[in-house]
Amino acid sequence: MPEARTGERALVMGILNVTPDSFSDGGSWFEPERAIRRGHELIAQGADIVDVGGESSRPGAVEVPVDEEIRRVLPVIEALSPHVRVSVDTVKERVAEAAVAAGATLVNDVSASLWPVAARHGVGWVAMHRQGTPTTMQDDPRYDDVVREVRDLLAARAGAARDAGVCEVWIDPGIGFGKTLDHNLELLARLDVLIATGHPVLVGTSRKAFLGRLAAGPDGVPAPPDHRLPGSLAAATYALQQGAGMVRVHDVAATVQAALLVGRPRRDVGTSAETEDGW
Ligand code: HH2
Repeated sequence: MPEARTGERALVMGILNVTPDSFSDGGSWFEPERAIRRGHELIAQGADIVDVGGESSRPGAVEVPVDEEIRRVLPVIEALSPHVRVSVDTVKERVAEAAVAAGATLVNDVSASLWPVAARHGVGWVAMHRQGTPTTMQDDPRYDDVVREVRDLLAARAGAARDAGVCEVWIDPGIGFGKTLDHNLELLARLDVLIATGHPVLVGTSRKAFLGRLAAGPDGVPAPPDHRLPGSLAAATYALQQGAGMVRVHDVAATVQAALLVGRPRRDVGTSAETEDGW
């Protein structure tokens, strides 16, 4: 299994939704052959990890039966895992087990509850914070102190995973998962609080609705997902600048360029003797 590249820059996780209904790319890669081809594109663009998901977690998404989710992700994971590190984006234990058997080495868990699977199989685990479930999470999310509450939950789950023997534990604030625009912005602005836990931090802002709202036109209509690249890049860059170790994105090539600039150790910037031969 290829190892994710580290050292030169922060990691870029490329999103591969094998679903008919994901909020941004739903239906684009639903057939296995197209998904596998897309996975190879993400690898060519520089993805360190390809995150394969068979169930949308967007607000209002309908739950997918376990067997159907396995049917969606398995052939894609089997085909891609010899070429790149693969994570599985799931909240279901059986799907995570099947994905790991097929070659996935990271369980990306938006429910922050599957660490026992990661412990059993010696793979990594991402604990993401969410309030509620996709059906209801955007109805009226409330917190007394969103940053503290997200930090406390993630630190507790990450600690439990470590105690259970999981060696690689990422934490993720869960941008858009039971959060208002202000909650999202506060979490991004105070990423230092999550970084200070000592666990590596993953951030997923790519093409999300809050970016569409920030980029609304004069009529107040939010920018659609395929017009959110500038905000997505800015948000990823902002997260990396604050010390996030990985960003989860749809637009891999552009984000890799940002990560090469921001994620580079400062001593490497501006010390090169190479001259540029033009603009
Ligand atoms: N966001 C989505 C899905 N999985 N995993 C992590 N760790 N962090 C995130 O922010 C995150 C995630 C939602 O985005 P997407 O997969 O593009 O959409 P959908 O859930 O509609 O498939």
